[in-house]
Amino acid sequence: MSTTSIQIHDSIESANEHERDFAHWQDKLPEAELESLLASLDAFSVAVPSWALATGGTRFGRFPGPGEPRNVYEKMEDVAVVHRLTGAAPRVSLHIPWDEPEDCGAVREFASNLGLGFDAVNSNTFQDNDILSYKYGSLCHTDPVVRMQAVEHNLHVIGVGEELGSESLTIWLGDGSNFPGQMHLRRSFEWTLRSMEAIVEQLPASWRLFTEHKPFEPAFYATVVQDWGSSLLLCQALGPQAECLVDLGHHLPNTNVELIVARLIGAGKLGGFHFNDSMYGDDDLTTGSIHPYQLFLIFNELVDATCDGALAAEPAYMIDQSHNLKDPIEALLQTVDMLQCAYAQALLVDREALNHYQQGNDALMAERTLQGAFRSDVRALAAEVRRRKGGALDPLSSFRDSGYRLLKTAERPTADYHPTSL
Ligand SMILES: [Mn+2]
Repeated sequence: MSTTSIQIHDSIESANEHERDFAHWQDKLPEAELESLLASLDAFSVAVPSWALATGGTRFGRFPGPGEPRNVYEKMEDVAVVHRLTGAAPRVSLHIPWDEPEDCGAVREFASNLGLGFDAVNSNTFQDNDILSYKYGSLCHTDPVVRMQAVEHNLHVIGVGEELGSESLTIWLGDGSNFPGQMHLRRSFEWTLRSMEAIVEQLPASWRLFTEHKPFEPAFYATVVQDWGSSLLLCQALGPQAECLVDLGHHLPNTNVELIVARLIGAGKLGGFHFNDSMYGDDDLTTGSIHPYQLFLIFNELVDATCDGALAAEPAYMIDQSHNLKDPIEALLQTVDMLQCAYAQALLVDREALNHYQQGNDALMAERTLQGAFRSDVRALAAEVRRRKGGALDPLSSFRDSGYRLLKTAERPTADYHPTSL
């Protein structure tokens, strides 16, 4: 069985159930409104990073599953399955050097034959991949020679991305310190900015650069780009090609992430998202598994800004999860559906009513308007969009029925994978 010929296994029962559920929406919404909502959902797609296809792990251990991909080609095969079943995962995001292709042309052609393209490329200066050590930082390092090496690495990553057809670079830095006094707080930020300026100078004109903040880990006292404020300062100084990337798990507990999204939209600097969910820290759990209301409220800000014309460009959407317990393909299928549903709920918000209640300071009715959309069961809307694209009504059941993992278990007896995530 080739990846692209994976069969859709929706049962007659699930087709009948879908017809009944979708008929509810046909009754509820005027046809033009329903079709417009489905068209918006249809246009939504999300990138899958090359590190999300095999079991992740923690610093305590990793429990690999059977049939995991062993190289970039096998990872792309698995992304193609997610795309085949959902119709909404057409791009791969490569991490350099973990998944650096030996032959970019061959990898690009392989992807193209699977119907896939390439999203942002991700650089890595948080490990020692180079001659000089990044133990004490990379773009922020006290030694200009180390900073230059980190700049050169990013330029190399851009070169790889150009060969693949990528048009953006994401930089997440582990740079920071573990103890007060260890690192000069202002100077380290200034050096980071200067290093990034050197990268932006070489960025192709059509490219975007995303800076990704994170409050702690691996640095446990002070991280150089620790919050959206620092990320925004960098992007504002770096000019129009630089934008902020919001990883949903890169905030301290109880942070109001939708407010950050609104602020970045207001500043014209919202570049994109890394979707995941968390309870305590950068847990990289399945998107919407812990805080589905927060996910909806984030999409609500995006839809609101689109209606206002406040969103200059479509944000870059990517999944960034570590699949420690679930089958990675199954978790990704679950995630795409969750994203489609959160987006559908946000599209259902009665914006005119919400504005009216906000203007009149009617807290209860404003909240009720939002919750009315959030509490709608929109799964049939996401399923209908998938059905029209030739995907699965129920991607998870189709995947389990396909026998794909079993086949790959025979084909891929061993796996050598880097158990980490960004
Ligand atoms: Mn991330």
